[in-house]
Amino acid sequence: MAVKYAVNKKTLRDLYRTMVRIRNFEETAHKEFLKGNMPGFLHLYSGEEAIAVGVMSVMDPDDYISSHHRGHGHLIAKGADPKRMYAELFGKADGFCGGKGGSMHIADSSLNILGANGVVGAGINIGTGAAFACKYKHKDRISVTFLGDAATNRGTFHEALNLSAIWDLPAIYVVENNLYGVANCQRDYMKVDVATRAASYGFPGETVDGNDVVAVRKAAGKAVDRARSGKGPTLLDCRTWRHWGHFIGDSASYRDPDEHAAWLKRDPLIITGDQLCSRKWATKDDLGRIQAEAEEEMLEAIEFGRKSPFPAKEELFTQVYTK
Ligand SMILES: Cc1ncc(C[n+]2csc(CCOP(=O)(O)OP(=O)(O)O)c2C)c(N)n1
Ligand SMILES: [Mg+2]
Repeated sequence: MAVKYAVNKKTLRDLYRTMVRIRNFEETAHKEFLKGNMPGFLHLYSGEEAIAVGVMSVMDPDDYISSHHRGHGHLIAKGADPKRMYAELFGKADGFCGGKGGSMHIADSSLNILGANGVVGAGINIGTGAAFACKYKHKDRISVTFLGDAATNRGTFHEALNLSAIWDLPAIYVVENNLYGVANCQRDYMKVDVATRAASYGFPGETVDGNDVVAVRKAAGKAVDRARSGKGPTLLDCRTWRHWGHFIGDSASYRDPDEHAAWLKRDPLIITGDQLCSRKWATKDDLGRIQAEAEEEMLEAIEFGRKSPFPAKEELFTQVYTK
């Protein structure tokens, strides 16, 4: 296992590049949102990139994911087109939902992305349903559900994980544990560590450094092997930190500034950049080039989204549920 999911120069550079692309997608959207050009809410994934990228790096293209309200990183890591994502954020016709879904409802069935979800905890059932389908129909596939730490308090979490356990489903539950649910600190809504919850259903739960893509990849690799070999689900409790408030517009004044500063030093891009440089797999110039390429890609992509037309008025009541 250790060798199978070990990183080499190419893998780690690829992982870094995808993380940088996600960060650039988010920060470009952030600037545009502040200009008042994007409707709805934006929940940025900045700071949590190592989780989506590390997990997706050990999945097969046919595997399923279900996502949540902070889901842009999952989409990019699974290969979704940033042009169509931006178009969706602008509410435009070329978006994944024809402009009718917005940030929290992007899905791409061609990539087996079962959708982001504005209802906290709703994606857990969808991901578990897909895992059930994998067990009985698409036998070589698995299903990965991304969810927030506060979502582990929903009834859907308990029901889905219990079924997943008794049926030994090929499911992985990836908790993006950023220690907050909106303005509430985790110690005020939970008395146990997220990982320990898995024991009550009867499958393994592991706490992972969610800002270290190599650590996430290793833990996810173990979970993927377990799921594919019919042994059942795994819960990964990936510790991380969102760089911004809950959504754009939330100043996050409820967080301790020292804690915030300490987490920023553990930015996943800094950690992976250091890993690349210390192994001499990249120079600072290489990292700068990767950053510049991602910036250029996202500026082009957002221009595409901006120029895309709004959906026609006649489409107001068509394709409301699917494009
Ligand atoms: C069923 C439901 N209850 C409440 C909300 C409002 N809400 C949106 S995000 C959120 C907190 C989610 O926290 P967490 O699951 O930890 O994810 P994070 O935002 O930290 O990534 C809440 C309560 C909602 N969207 N759906
Ligand atoms: Mg949270």
